[in-house]
Amino acid sequence: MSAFPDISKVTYEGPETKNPLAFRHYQADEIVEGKTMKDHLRFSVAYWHTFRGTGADPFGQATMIRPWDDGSDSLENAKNRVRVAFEFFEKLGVPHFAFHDRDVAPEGKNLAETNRNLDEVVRVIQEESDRTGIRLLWGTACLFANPRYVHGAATSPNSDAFAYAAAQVKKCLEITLALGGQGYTFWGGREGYQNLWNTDMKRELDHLAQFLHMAVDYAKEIGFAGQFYIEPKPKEPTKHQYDSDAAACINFLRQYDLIDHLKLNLETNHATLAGHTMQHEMEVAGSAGVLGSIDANTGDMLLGWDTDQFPTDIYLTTICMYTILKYGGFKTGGVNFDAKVRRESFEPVDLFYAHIGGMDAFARGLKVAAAMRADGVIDGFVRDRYASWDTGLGAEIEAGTHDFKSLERYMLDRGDAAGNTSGRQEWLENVINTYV
Ligand code: XUL
Ligand code: CO
Repeated sequence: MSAFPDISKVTYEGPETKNPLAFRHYQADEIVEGKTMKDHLRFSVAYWHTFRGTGADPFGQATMIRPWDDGSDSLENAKNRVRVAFEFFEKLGVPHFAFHDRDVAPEGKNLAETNRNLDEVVRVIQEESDRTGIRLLWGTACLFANPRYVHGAATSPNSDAFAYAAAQVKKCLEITLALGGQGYTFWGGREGYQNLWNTDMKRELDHLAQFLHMAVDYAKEIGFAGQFYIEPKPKEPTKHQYDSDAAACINFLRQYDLIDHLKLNLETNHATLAGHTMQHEMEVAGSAGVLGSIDANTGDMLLGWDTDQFPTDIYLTTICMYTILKYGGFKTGGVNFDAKVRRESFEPVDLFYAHIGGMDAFARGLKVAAAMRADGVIDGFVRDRYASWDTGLGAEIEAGTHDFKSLERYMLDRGDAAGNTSGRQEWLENVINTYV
């Protein structure tokens, strides 16, 4: 029985269509820079928002109308939800999805029962994944919702919470492997602090690193060759999350000898909460060689929290795809819609509108980015701006043949530095607008 009987497979109808349930820009097999859009964008639906989001907020109850969901924590409900999710993924035409272990299956009365529940639901996911060819982009464990994680998981002062989290990630790696998942994400959850007076920061960070090393070791042991990601976020739920932004994550990974094992999964709303742009975070990761995947969404600049809205701003999606292309495109990563429909958008059809809008915005962003790159205006400008480093003194400095003394001699000889040229910010912004 169909959960979306009135909705057929969403197809590309072109920019002029008036059909709200069609793509205007996303054409899966259209070639851009020698690759299909499908392979460039690698779209993924976030199970937690789209199939577990209820619309509840601190002021009110659930609002979402989900006729297929009986609201219970039963295994039957969980398994049925998986079938509905795959009908949604299929109709939307996404190649991937992502989930937390606890999104898909209910917790039991102890860890053994919880693991059995998970296995039972994963069997249905496996069936549906094989039937449709829709694959897990990355798996992750929910190490933040249960009260046992009130003080964090890997950074908890309670070593039993650490042990439980280890067991949970072990299991989650196993199911991610079984489902052919291409990655595994660590988002900090409650790894951070509310108050430094009760916190041994050094010890917590050491534990977090130990935990991640255990995950890397276990992945090797079971033959999980997927990419590990760490997802920066500065605050919420804690006052300070240890993975606060791309630079903090990279520093942590280097300090604890993890940099070869994890890349970053960057999220727009987390970047803006950190006081950065998504472009900044992507450049920080890209230039360090750890740009892995993105959680596509957007925040509301007038609100100070993680609103996780669907991205529709072409300027933003252009920046995302320009930077992804600049750093060689997604390998194991993709565009995962870590976004939720508003509480007021409670009908099932809103889930379609939201994802169609996000996919179209990213498809357009990809095309705009490719056109900008084909013309090479921006690249060319940046290249020229650094031309003084290509020959003569600049090239010598880069080659390491100078020191303070030789540079002083050079400058004493010349008397003053050569003049600067304009940064042309306004002109560049105008040029970008000719493409968007
Ligand atoms: C929370 C967030 C998570 C991660 C997965 O802000 O983004 O949903 O993406 O745990
Ligand atoms: Co996220």
